[in-house]
Amino acid sequence: MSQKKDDMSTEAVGLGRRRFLNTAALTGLTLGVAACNDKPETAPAASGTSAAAPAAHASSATHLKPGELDTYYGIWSGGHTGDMRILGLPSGREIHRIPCFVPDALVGWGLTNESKAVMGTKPDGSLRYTVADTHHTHASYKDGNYDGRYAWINDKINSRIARVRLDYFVCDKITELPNVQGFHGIFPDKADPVDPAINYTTRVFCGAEFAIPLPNNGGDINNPEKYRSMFTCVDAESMEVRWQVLIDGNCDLTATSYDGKLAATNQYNIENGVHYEDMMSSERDACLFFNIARIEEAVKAGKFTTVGTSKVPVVDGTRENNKDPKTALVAYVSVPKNPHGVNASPDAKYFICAGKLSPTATVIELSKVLDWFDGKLAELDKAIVAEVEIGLGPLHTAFDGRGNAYTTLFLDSQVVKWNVDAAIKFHAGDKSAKYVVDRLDVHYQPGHINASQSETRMADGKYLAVGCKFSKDRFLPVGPLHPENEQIIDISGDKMVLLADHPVRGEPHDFIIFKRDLLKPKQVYDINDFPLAIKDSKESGVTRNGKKVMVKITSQAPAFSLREFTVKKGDEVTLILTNLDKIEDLTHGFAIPKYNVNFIVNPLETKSVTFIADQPGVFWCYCTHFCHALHLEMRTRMIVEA
Ligand code: K7E
Ligand code: CUA
Ligand code: CA
Repeated sequence: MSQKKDDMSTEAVGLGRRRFLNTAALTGLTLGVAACNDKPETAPAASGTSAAAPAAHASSATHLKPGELDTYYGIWSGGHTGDMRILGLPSGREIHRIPCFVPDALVGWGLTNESKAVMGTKPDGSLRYTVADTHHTHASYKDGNYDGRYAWINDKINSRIARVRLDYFVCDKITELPNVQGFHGIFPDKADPVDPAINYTTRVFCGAEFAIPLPNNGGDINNPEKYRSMFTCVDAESMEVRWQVLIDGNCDLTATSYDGKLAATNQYNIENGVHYEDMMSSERDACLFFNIARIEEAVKAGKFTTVGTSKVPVVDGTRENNKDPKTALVAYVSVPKNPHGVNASPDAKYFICAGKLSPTATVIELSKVLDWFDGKLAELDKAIVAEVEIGLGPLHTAFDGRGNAYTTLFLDSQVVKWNVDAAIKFHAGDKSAKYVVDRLDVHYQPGHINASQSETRMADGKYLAVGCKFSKDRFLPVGPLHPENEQIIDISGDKMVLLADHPVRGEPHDFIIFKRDLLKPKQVYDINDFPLAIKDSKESGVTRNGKKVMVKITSQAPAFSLREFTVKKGDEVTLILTNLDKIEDLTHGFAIPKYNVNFIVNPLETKSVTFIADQPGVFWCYCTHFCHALHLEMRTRMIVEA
């Protein structure tokens, strides 16, 4: 009964407002902001929603008793902070932050020589970049599930991809993509398209949102019709860029199939527009499917060009040169106006594009896209098996492994739960098929959404997390900058139940949630991982080579191996510190006053810093990380002779 009401209200409201979006598309964008000042609870689309009040049993699910551990890990993008957040779920507690693209004062990221080598430096040794904008994070796969090896995260500003080792939870490589701007979507592959023995991640795909002149070195500035975007493949192990595909329009989010044959990106700028009005002029945009095996054959056969100074092979994926399905590298499936996320269903059958400016979700059947590439499907758009109205401003979709999809509705401030099979039946003409199952108000204007194990074959339909872009009245006021609101929802039953709010510093965007036993973290380093490791405290001391001075120190609670060390004014000092404590949780810090140095060393970790000893005097280097009853006494004296 309430089902019927749901569908009717969707249709009525959806159609009414769709007309509004079409006639006043520009206003459509401002509607989001306007809606923030509304009370979404009273918006018409809210009728028939689940109760927002948490059920009594439910709130206890997120409230763990002291000492109790979470059952899921969450890997979250940090946003402007350029780091990766590690959460425990269902509690939503933040356990760790892994600096990647932006300096971090706790671990000394961006200060130590080792982290600078990962981040990238200018010829003068200073950091190449100190800002970032991370959106998307995804982890490596094996057999369609996470294997706990790596996670990747993007920096949209400087088109960089970072890899995090999930044994130590540290960033170990960063690659800057050539020939692109606005690198946005990121997704690892799940298998090799050709070799079935490779049933794990070996590639990471990256979608670039902004079209630019190619090469971008001052030419074609005034010829926007010549601006182009690329889809990039990065090698998961070496982190080198393998190849790029030149496309028409732009890339946005990215998805990969479970068989490794297809990768996709949604495209909102089919118009190749420069101004946003232009980007919204077409009624339909696209979802691009990349035939990975064919692209790699083309690269192998030398059918590529290069752009500017980059040596990366670039193959031609433009519409004009991909008309023949039998040779096409790229297929352009049409989807309604300015779509946003593209997500792969856990049954491996479908990719779902959310409509954003259209109140719809488009379900594309992967076997049919492959049929088109094989010349067995005359019309590519016949791969669309459903295109149904779900609500206003659909952005991202998660799955419960029971055939249901959960899509965020930015403008409606809701999550809509809908059944994929029922949507396909409805689209095929069975108007009695009730595909909308439930709606839940969220607070407010949700962007990303993900469920436990959602993007794996093991989607378990327990918890859903939603990243809400506006928190408005949900937390104590703290001045003009509001936190965002991350909400956790129980999806184990028929009705969604809101469990918890968590404030978060902006702006995380994307995240994944997976069972805790998929990770096997190591809590003490292997000393042999560090080429500069000082394995015995007796190796400590100062060695000089002209003006270059090397200081070797070890730490073992509650003392540094050197009580003091002396250098001369003007020396270039490289200080190497190995923490010889091998007990879990025994971290030391090392700060040098007036020299802007502070970093930590975890058990059996080695780090180094290089600086010019330009200020004479006595400088008490001290341990900044509480390690022992004599922590405050844990010091060494740096003497800089004039
Ligand atoms: Cu929807 Cu950058 Cu993933 Cu944000 S994008 S929400
Ligand atoms: Cu060592 Cu505090
Ligand atoms: Ca468009």
